[in-house]
Amino acid sequence: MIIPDVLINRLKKANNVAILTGAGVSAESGIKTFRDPDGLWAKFDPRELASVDGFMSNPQLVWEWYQMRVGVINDSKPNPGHFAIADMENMFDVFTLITQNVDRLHQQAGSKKVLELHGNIVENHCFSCKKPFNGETNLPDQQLPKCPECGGNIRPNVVWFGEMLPVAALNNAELAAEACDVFFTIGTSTEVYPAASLPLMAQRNGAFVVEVNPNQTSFSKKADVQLAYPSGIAMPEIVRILKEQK
Ligand code: BJW
Ligand code: ZN
Repeated sequence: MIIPDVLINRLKKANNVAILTGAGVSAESGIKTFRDPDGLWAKFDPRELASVDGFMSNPQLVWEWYQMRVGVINDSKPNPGHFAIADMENMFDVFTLITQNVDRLHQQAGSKKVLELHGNIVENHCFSCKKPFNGETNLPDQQLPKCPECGGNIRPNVVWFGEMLPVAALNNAELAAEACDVFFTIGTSTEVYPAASLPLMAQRNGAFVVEVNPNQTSFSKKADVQLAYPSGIAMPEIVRILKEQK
């Protein structure tokens, strides 16, 4: 695999680096992406499973789907891509990791500061009164837990279509995109907004934008460099070269 010199030179000069990750970063950990041919949306309808309307019309189905995914995530481990990204946190004066992933694998790999744009699948709250829920979630027959305060249905702390993203995480992600010297978009189809705006925002503000994705996306042609490799191969190689040369 060849990492272009232009990228390494930019990184050697960079004080401020930002990374946006998506489901593809966790693919090598055995977690399915959403929009790949064998991805989650190939079998399931996102409007039924990842929207407020979907949860309201069939909360038990949505809960079971998320419990299935929690099981897969609990059985998975960070891969070399996650570890390389965690290493990068200590290599620049300013470093921002922005993720759309809900699996917490970046944190497991050692990333200390992670902006979670779409929440996480580990925590839950009440759909009705919004209070955090820390009770038992693993009930017989995957029963949907009920809120001890108001009896409402419990849901995962993820962001569904039509819902606002966490304000602080989104604001900080936008600030990082505007201020960085190099911006990576890794393992995301750049189909879902507002996350998909971040690479363009970075580029408009003068950042050198790198896409790491074995497949073409709507952003690929706009990227300053496109590395058509899995993140678990490309990111460790970039870190290796930087450590050798810095
Ligand atoms: C590899 C690899 C390897 C494989 N290495 N790579 C502006 C314009 C148009 C629409 C909108 C807009 N603003 C808002 C919208 C509406 C909507 C939206 O974007 N719709 C589009 C689909 C058109 N956005 C929203 O509703 C957002 N809310 C919002 O904007 O609030 C304000 C508002 C409210 C009301 C009205 C208007 C505005 C919320 C979005 C929430 C997204 N939620 C989900 C589910 C989270 C919970 C869960 O996990 O179940 O988030 S959807 C799903 O998609 C998930 C992901 O985080 C997200 C992005 O997916 P990602 O990560 O890119 O995965 P894939 O599968 O798409 O791509 C994987 C990539 O990896 C592929 O390219 C592979 O090639 C690659 N890959 N192996 C590297 N080894
Ligand atoms: Zn409640």
